[in-house]
Amino acid sequence: EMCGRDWSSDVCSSDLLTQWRRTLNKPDILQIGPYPSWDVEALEKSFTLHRYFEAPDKSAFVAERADRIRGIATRGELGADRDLIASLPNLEVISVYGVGFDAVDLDAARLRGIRVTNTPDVLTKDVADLGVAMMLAAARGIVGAEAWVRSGDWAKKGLYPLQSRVHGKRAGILGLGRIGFEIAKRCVAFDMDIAYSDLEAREFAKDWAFIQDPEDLAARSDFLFVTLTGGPATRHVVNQPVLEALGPEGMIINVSRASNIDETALLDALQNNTLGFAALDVFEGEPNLDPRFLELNNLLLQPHHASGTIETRKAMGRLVRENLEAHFAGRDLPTPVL
Ligand code: 8YV
Repeated sequence: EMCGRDWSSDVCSSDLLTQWRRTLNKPDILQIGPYPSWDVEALEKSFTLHRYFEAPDKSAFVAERADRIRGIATRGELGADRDLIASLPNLEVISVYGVGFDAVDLDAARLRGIRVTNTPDVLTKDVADLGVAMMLAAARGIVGAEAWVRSGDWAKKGLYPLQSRVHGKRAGILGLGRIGFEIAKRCVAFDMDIAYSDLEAREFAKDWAFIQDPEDLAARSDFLFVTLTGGPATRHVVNQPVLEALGPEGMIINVSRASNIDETALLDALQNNTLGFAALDVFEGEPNLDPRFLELNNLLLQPHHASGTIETRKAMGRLVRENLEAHFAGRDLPTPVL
């Protein structure tokens, strides 16, 4: 006897049945992209995971379980778009494995009172490290120099071509948020001269030059780091004039979102050598890159892994779970966006 009656009879209200199932079962979560095995194992202790990314027919996969799904666990670059959110009538929460939530349709979530969380702070220093590592690797030709050794060119052709110095040069930080700040700190340690652009001058950045206009910042930079949040407000802030201002001796480093740079203008500038060099961790349509990227040499390409250390990814995975668990337990969310 459930619901005070024969529970299987259709007299039992479907509302009560739903509630009963929710209490006993692990909440159903749609998993948008892969996670390391340790995260999958930990998530499965509290949730029923539905592996969206493995489904050959995504809409059929969603349709078959749409009513049951109460949460989405996604990745920064994958997010959750308007159509996906619309297809899940009982969606309550979207937990993003990543600090960037630009790929989540926040308006759609807000309208339905769907909570959104991300994983800030835990990844900041790794992303800054990779940005600075890319600058050093590119300026000193580390990738090409390694190939020089392995190919035997060193013995055959002699000394490796001379490269560019980093210390004493000018670093521009476009977006002095958490990641931009950590990059600036690191550049200070490399004896670089720092300037930054942001919505306003920052109290904590008094020692650094505030140059609000991205074009002016680029004009006074040898290395321009793009550390803006992604989204409509920052789309193509780095446009053709900014790239031109950075110039044939300049290098752009992007560890944020591809959408912050006009990618066609970037490829054109690299091809025409009106821009010296680009070190990129993010791409439009990644992991499928514009084929022009593979034809140019004045580029260092990385597979969107600035936060990709075991330590940081474990901390990110933990936050994804803690946010989901807090939501379903009715507690405050550790790192809410919405
Ligand atoms: C991750 C990211 O690579 O934090 C972000 O916004 O893009 C990266 O940390 C990504 O979210 C992991 O899938």
